[in-house]
Amino acid sequence: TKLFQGKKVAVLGLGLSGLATVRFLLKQGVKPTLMDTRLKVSGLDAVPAEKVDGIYLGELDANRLAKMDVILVSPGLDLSHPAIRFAAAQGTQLIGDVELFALVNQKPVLGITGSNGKSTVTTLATYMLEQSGIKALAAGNIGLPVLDALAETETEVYVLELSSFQLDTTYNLRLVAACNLNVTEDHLDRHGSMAAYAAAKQRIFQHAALAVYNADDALTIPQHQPHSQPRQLQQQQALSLTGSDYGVVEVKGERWLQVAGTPLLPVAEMSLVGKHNQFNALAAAALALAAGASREGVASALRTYQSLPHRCTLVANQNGIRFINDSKATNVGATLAAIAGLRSDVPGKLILIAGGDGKGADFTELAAVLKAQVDVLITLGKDGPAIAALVPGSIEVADLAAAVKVATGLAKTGDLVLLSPACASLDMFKNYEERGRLFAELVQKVLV
Ligand code: UMA
Ligand code: ADP
Repeated sequence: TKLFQGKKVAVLGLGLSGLATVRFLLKQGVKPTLMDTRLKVSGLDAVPAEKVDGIYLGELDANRLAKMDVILVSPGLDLSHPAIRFAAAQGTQLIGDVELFALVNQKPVLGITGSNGKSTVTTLATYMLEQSGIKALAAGNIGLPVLDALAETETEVYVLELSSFQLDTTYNLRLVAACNLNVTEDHLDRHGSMAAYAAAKQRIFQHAALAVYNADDALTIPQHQPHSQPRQLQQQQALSLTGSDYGVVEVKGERWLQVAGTPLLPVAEMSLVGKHNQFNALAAAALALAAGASREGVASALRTYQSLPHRCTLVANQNGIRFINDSKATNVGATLAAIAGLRSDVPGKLILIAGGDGKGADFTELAAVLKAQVDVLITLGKDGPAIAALVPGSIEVADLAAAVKVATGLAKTGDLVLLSPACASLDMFKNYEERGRLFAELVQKVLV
């Protein structure tokens, strides 16, 4: 059976996942129409013009969209764009690259969503499978488009990081196990409300044989949805640091990670630090075991996993002053987790650098923690003033260079300078990686 036979197909959005979709469709013999709202997109030269049915850049033409039977929409595009809504109302089907993956993939898949911890759990579960001798590949929101992953024929298990935007356009993804780690405020500029954002994340459980959720976060508990797996066919696993099945338990005076009802290894032997990472470890273990990992493989992965950059990473330790880069903290929940995880190890002052593009978030949840746990608050960026306004005496600066300068001027032995912005970087940087790299560079410069 040929995919989309006799149908008019468009790829809307020509970024990483859009171009992967184009490559995939061309291989399948489909001749798609290409569109992007931007006037300039890179990577188009690799697309043979005669193999596609036109390339349209710039403002979207609602009538052109409505002529399509199927539009493969990129996650970066807002589905509430008037032209996209118009096409949908005319009967055009809107699906994402993950849905296309789901329609053709035959291999077992694990899925991970949540407001924070997705990349950590995705890479950790992948590593647990590898340490168990299973060829696993991490893909999706983590960076490798799922349709490029599909071309990796060696792979035995796919581990997909799924954003709320990807889930919004996914209908038929069958998962061996799915996990919703947590739902805290993020992306409200696009989802409009917490209810809509939480509902998008719930979609991960739709066709999951095992639903893994956070017992301490009600928004993650699987809800019944139309067209979902009948409940009697779905197993569920609750996770909590205080849980008895999966949790942290005391064994002979030592704290151990409890996995599937049995102690697995002492928390002190884990390479990851912080309570949030103990939770992430439980989630990764539950997923990996469901896909065939061994307990030995899971334990060995937890001992030797190397944490991803820009997530509470130590960039310098000079004169007893530590500088930690947590640029990946792009929402309030992540910054709260970083402060909670690090504060007890700071004998001196905690100097926090925060601010950027808040994506419509309400920062009031930060106020109490900033007042109680942060000694100096330095803010920058578009929503810097909104964060600065939460606590008296905060210092507003123009850019990251000024922030690092002020922070190092104030820091003394025993202090921690933490970049954990609670905001996206897009108002001042290309992405969170650029922001984190610049922070590390500025710190090195100021220290020499
Ligand atoms: N854009 C336009 N016009 C278009 C299409 C895109 O202006 O017609 C803009 C978007 O608003 C966005 C940028 O271009 O600012 C990229 O959008 P895209 O949809 O082309 O994105 P891709 O390059 O395909 O990357 C996507 C994911 N990006 C988004 O969801 C925004 C990547 O997640 C993912 O790694 C990649 O697919 C491979 O699967 C990134 C991300 O920021 C890391 N995700 C968000 C997050 O984690 O918070 C959800
Ligand atoms: P994501 O891919 O969802 O953005 P990451 O694993 O990259 O998640 O972590 C992003 C940030 O969230 C990190 O800065 C980290 O401090 C914080 N974080 C990680 N895991 C959790 C968790 N389980 N709960 C809350 N915050 C977390």
